[in-house]
Amino acid sequence: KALKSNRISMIGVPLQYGADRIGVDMGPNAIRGSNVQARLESLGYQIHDLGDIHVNRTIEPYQTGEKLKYLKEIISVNSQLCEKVSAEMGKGNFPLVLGGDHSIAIGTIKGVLQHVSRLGVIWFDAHTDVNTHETTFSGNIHGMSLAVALGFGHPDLVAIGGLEAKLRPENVVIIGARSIDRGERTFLKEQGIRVFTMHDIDRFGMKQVMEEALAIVTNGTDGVHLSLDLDGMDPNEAPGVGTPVSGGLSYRESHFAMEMLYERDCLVSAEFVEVNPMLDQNNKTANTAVELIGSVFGERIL
Ligand code: HAR
Ligand code: MN
Ligand code: MN
Ligand code: MN
Repeated sequence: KALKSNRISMIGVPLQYGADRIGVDMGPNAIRGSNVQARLESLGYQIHDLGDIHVNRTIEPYQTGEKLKYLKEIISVNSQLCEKVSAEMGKGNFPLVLGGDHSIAIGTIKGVLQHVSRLGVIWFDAHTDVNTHETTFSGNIHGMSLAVALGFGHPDLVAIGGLEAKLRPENVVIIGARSIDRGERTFLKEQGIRVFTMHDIDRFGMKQVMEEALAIVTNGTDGVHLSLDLDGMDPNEAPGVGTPVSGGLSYRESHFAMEMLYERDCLVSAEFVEVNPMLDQNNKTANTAVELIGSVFGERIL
């Protein structure tokens, strides 16, 4: 009842090119294997699993020193994703996107923006993903997706879903950050994006952080998108990620944050990304993702 729609459309995006690391392409099936559908059905939702977006497996390797690795394939996948997300929202369905590396946030957010032009975003992540081809050290596009959604970066990425489809920096919050590149620091300051680092969570607690975050993303918006990178969690809880960083969110903090999100009744779409079963221990990270998905859709202890 606390979501705009009782019908959830699940979309898998087995993309790994944005992270340049094998295994994250198996994320969607690992999450499916953790029984996400049954879990959501038991909460009273109708789930339609649309399967996976097509990812071309036979492409040219990138050149040494490339600042936008696998750009062409990433544009193709995100354009398809944008259209699919938009189509589902047009039918009144709630898009639940399963990654895949975090570059897929470009397609998801651009698709949602076709229907909710004033969109708030909660970005759970150890990183801030606001690099561009001009600031990146790695050339990995999963470190650029939030910048693209704000309208910055390679023109062909920014153009996905149309140039008007972009977020406003005052409606974006990042939660859990603890690894920020030099160029990203400058960008975040220039744009005035609110970042709740692990330091802030230690100091103020998740309750206060989420209250402030929710106030920002709902202020003047018509809906909120959740983009949850599993590496925002501590590597002890979510070891199956490509770029783990120590000192992350605990299981309880993230669970509680998801419960607060449900209570606030503002979500129009969500994505769970960067689950890499090849680096995982007994599918722990996919299981954690499904725990968080349960909470975000209204699961309660009692
Ligand atoms: N900031 C680094 C880069 O741009 C690391 C990117 C982080 N990887 C992710 N995204 N999983 O959050 O290369
Ligand atoms: Mn990320
Ligand atoms: Mn990350
Ligand atoms: Mn739970």
